[in-house]
Parts: sequence; structure tokens; C-alpha cells
Amino acid sequence: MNHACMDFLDKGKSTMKKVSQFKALLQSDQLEFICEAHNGLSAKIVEEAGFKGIWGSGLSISAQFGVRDNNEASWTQVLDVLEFMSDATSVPILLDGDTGYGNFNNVQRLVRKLEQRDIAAVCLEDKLFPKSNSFIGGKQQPLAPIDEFAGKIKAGKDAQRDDDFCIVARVEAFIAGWGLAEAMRRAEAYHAAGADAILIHSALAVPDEILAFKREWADRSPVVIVPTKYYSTPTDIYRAQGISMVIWANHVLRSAISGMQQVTRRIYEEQSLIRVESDIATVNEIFRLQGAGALEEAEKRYLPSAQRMPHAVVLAASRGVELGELTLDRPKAMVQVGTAPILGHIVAAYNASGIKDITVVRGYQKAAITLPNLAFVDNDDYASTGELVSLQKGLAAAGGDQHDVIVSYGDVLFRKYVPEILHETADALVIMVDTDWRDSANRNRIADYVHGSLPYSRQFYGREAFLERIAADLPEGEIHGEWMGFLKIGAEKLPLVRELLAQLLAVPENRGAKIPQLLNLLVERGERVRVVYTTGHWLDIDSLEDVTNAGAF
Ligand code: SPV
Ligand code: MG
Repeated sequence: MNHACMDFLDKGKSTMKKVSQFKALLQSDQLEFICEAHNGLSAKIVEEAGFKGIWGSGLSISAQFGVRDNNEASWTQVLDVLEFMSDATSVPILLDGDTGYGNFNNVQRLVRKLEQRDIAAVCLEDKLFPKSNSFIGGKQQPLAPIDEFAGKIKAGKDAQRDDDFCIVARVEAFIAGWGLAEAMRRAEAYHAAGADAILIHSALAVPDEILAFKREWADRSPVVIVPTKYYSTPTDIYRAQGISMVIWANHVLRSAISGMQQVTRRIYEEQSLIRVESDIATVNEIFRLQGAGALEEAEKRYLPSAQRMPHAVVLAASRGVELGELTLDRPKAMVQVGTAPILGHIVAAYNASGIKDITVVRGYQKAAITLPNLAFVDNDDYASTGELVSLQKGLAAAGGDQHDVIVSYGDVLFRKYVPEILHETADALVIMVDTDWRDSANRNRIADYVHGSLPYSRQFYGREAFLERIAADLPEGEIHGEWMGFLKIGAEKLPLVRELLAQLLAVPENRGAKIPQLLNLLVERGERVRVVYTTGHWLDIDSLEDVTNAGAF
């Protein structure tokens, strides 16, 4: 991976190595807190909440697999989960490494694998493999021989490659029903073996055992606690007693369990989603947590824009009074032509060219636009505004600046090759122009005529033409063709077009303006608007006669 790419992926994250971050937390003179996570998503949630470290809880990781906290999940399965957790976050992870999954030799291999996955530290407990959770029959749990466990700690410390990797030795003497003296003996031995901290665990509802230990232990090394059972103890007590780190060990998993149980029960009972929707995270929140935004950014950088299909914006807000009774209860775009409404044909042509993201700007009789798989945005001022207002709304709704946008009208029929040509033409601003313009001029219809830098001619084959002027009243001698109503705006030009639209529409007289005004403004600003000449293969519906003829189109 090159550095530019690394920088991009790690943007905004701490530059301090995770091992060093954790060591600093452990040795800080403040009381520090880390919180449990059990997969990539929960790890991210813990980091976003503000925690400077994560507890890779054995209980939670086994539970999310649906198995017991008895080493039923293999250590490599745990490692795979940790890798997702580590990749998803920038704060250090302290793995609950149970007993080390074997003897000193397994601990050494574990430490190396953890370092390879950027896990900052491991906590090893002095029970026997396969262990069971400290809160299940704790008193019956056999402890490891002191010297054997001290050997594991030493082996782990000898195996680590980075000096800052930490090993926390967890003393289970209180859990197993032994007293303070045994706890102290063990802590001493593990400390002597090189442990970076002691985790002193207790299953009592009061903090008496851990406080007694802390008093006796004093400041020989940092002390870590897990107040799951003595949860009602005020946190200031730990602070006052000089505890180094508190682990909130299972609360993310437990909140997830409650949430999942409540919601699934309700959905089952109510056979409906209506009442739960507002109580649960949105789908967009899932995308955000997954980092979908960063992928979109990366696509902009790395994916050739030609591989991203354009989005289409169809302007269909106007009534089309010229069609008389046909548009009494529906906009022109919904007038039936042959087997489908005009908009249905438009959607089919876009779909045939591979374009599926289509935003329709509605206005007049908007409820009548009922076709599926479309996004809608409304220009409710359609009666007093023009195309540019609709375009502005359409571009805002088409979202993002990652895709080119093809703008067309809700009353223009076309074949799929029109969007195909627009997509394949590399220029960032492109219009389609019909060289067979005399035909429509003869029909006495209003058309937008185009004067290009070159007319269409075989003699200019291979040379590109650019827009110089577009107007309905262009002198006949200057006309090179008729604009077909298609405009491609490349992704890189969308911000400019949005800005120009905002400027234009800030002037009240422009509220009724049409797209040609925008095109001329672009040309005036020195933008190159590519003209692609073609002949026929489109039809705009301007009269009842067009509706009839269009059936054969
Ligand atoms: C864990 O979170 O897996 C722990 C802490 O080891 S406890 O469940 O309290 O033993
Ligand atoms: Mg555990």
C-alpha cells in the first residue's frame, strides 16, 4: 500500500501506535476507562462514544458467536473477530486472552499474532484451559500453579516484538474463593515475571476485595478492575484509591441483547414495522458506521468515471396545456402513448442503456406519476417557475457529485442510444443536436436552435464541435441543428452548474428561465459544451398529432 493511500484511509486518526496508546493509558495518572466490544461494528460504536480503548471481552465475543465462554470458539476464530475490530477502529484493543489458549508456547504464538493484527495488549488469567466465566461457579474453579502461570507471562513478554505491547495478568484468587494473601502472592509472582499491570477480579456486589487488594498492593504496578458485579460503587472511589483502569466489560453486548429482544418480539407480535421504525437505527446509520461515505470518496479518486453509470433527471413538472383534455388529470409525461405513458417509454430507454437511477421532477398533478423505481422531487411552484427551478431541484435530489447526470424532458421520446452516446462522450458538458432541424421548423413548433463551432459535415469528420449559441430565434443562416433536449453534466461540473443555477435563480426575473439560458451562460463563462450531432431517433410530444404518431415511434 502506498503512502498516499494509507494517509487517505487513516485520515483523522491518532498517529501514535496502538500499543503505545494503550501503554500510555495504563500508565496515566488519571483513572482511565475502556469498554467492551465484540465485533467491528460495536468496536466502532465504542470508539465513537469517546472511549480511548476497547476490551475484547471473551464473554461477549463467545456470546456473539452463540457459544459459551468456555473456549468453545477457537483462538483463531477470536483472532479473526479482533482483526475486524482493529481494522474498524483507531483506539487500542486489550484482548481478554483467557488463559492464553494453552501453555507458554501457545501464549508466545498468541502474542505474535496479536501484534501482527495491531492488537495493543492481552490480558491472561490464572485459571486452567478450558476456562469458564468467573461468574459461573467461581469457587469451584481451579487456579493455575503460580509458577506455571508466571512462566506464561514471562514467555509472552519475551515473545513481543514491540516494547510497548502490554500483558495484563489477571488474578482470580478472589473468584476462586481464596483470600487476599493468595491474591497478593500471585500478583507478586506475575509482577516479577514482567506483567505490565494486575487485573484484580471480584464477583462480590461490593468493592471490598478489590479495594483491600489495592491498599495492600499500593503502587507496585497499575491495577485494573472489572466492576460488573459491584456496579453500584461510585466511580470516584476507584479514582480516590488510585485504580488505573476500569473495564466496562459487557455492557454493549447486553444493551444489544435487550434491544434485539424487544424489537424482534414487537415485530413478531405486531406483524408490522410501523411502530418500531422510529425506535431503531436507520439504514443510513448502518451505512455511516460501515464507512460508506469513505468508499464514495475513494470511488471519486480511483474509479474511472466511465465505469459509473450516469444518473438521469427528467423534468416533468409542466402540464402540457397543448394536449388539452389529455392533461386534465395528469401531467404530459403521463399521457399514454401506445402501450405506456410517455414517462414509461423514457424510463425504458434509460433502463435499456443501463441507467437505473432516475429522478423525476414533478409539479402539475404530481400524484398521477405513479411509476415504480423512480425517485421524485417536487417543484410545487411549477405554474410560476420554469425549467431551471426544476433542474435545480432535480440536481439537488439526484444526490452526490460522484455520477454524471443526464438531464432530459418528460415529453421527449428517444432511443437508448441517445443516453449511450452521452455517457460515452468524454466531455464534461454535452448536448445532443439534431441536424434534421428543417423538419420541425416546417411544423411551426418552438425549438431551440444551435450554432456550433462547426456545422455537421462529413468534411469535418473526426473534429469536435462546441456550442457557441443556442436560441429559439437564431437566424436561419446560423442554425446548425436543433437541440434535442438532452444535456449531460459530468460529475466534475456539477458543483459549477449548481452554483450558476443558484446565481441565476437569485434574480426574480430568471425564475421562469429555461435550460438554453444556462447553456449560453456556461459558454459565456468559457466552458466547453460539446455538441454531438445526430439525426432523428427522438420525438418531442407537442401536439395531439404527436401523441398519435408517437405510437409508431
Ligand atoms: C470478559 O468480559 O470476558 C471477562 C470479564 O473476562 S468477566 O466476564 O467478568 O469474567
Ligand atoms: Mg473473559
